[in-house]
Amino acid sequence: MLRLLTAGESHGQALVVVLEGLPAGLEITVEDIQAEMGRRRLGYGRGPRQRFEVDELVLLGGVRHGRTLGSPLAIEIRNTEWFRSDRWHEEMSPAPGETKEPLTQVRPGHADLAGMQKYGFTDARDVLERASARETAARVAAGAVAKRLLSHLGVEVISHVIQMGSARVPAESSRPTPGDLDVVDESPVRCFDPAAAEAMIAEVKAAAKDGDSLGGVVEVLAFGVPVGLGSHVHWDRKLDGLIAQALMSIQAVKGVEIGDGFEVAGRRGSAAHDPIRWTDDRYERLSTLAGGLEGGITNGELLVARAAMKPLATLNVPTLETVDTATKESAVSFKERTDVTAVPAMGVVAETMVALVLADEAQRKFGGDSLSEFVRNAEAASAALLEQDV
Ligand code: EPS
Repeated sequence: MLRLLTAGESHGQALVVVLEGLPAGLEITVEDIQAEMGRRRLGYGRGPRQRFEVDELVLLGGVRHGRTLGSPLAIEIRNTEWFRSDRWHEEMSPAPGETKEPLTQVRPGHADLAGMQKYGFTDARDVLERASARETAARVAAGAVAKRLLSHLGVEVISHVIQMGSARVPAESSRPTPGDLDVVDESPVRCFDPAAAEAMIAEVKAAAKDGDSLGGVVEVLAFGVPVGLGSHVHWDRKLDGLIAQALMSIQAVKGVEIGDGFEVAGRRGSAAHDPIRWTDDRYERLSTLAGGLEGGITNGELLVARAAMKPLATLNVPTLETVDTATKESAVSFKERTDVTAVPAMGVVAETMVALVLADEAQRKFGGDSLSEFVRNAEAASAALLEQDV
């Protein structure tokens, strides 16, 4: 229904986003998209590039007078670094006859070696330029549009960091609501619990001092999700499966959890499920262990998904043993400029991926060529829910 394509290399001229399947009439401004992209750049532990790279946006197509036309939306995000100096021109497209020194001391944990073997490259840069998390800037631009569409259904998607290194938000700590998003974004580690945030900052400082990197876990929360997105009828229509795929596709994510998935696995069944109660005119779950999804279908409760990011494979002081692919001799990996951690930024990307999946499924369920038709259909579905015999 909603198809997203991204193109572009980390140090190339630009990233390009194409989003196909949006209804006509959705209001879109460069400022809105830019604001969302600005949130992704936040976060303690980011490297120097975040300070000088500006996400310069151009709406290339699909919008007229600030509203979508129903045609593919195309956005260009200029890599301002490309225009700032000649370094990346030379690195990415050397003059005819000119060769660049290849990167051959591959980084363990990065796509370098597997990508070189797969595509037959002798220079890791041919892999890393696309494997880089710079590409998530393109996803966030598309996610801003998906969020805008969802806002017309009253759906809001936020995130917060719940673990960085070994510092973790206590289980009993309260979750942020959409009204708290500014507070989360103002935290240098995008953590809602002030004490845990302090501990996280201390961990980032310590890792930075050692030239090391840190991973962590973010929690995505979607409020106001209607009942009935996704389906139990077939494996590839289960919404939890689609969310897991979308989150797992984020660079450096190695684990995904829906609700309290891993913790619940160790409980007895009698303590592992959300009790159901009828309250006035709706069914209510008394807890959020299932993360708002049962049988791959949204149940109208808070949707909760978590993504675990491994520590970045690029270290400022490289210590991991590897092999130089040119000589086959033992080496330490090459060093690119890098972040100590990108977990706070990953939270914004994770929101984006969940929003894209929800927007896609909402369009599948409610349909509509124009925004007003989409909203009318969604309202009719929610009214019909109240009339059911269920
Ligand atoms: C990245 C390494 C860093 C990050 C980059 C992702 O880039 P550089 O090596 O050029 O400093 O800044 O992320 C972004 C540019 C971004 O916008 O998120 C990597 O290795 O994936």
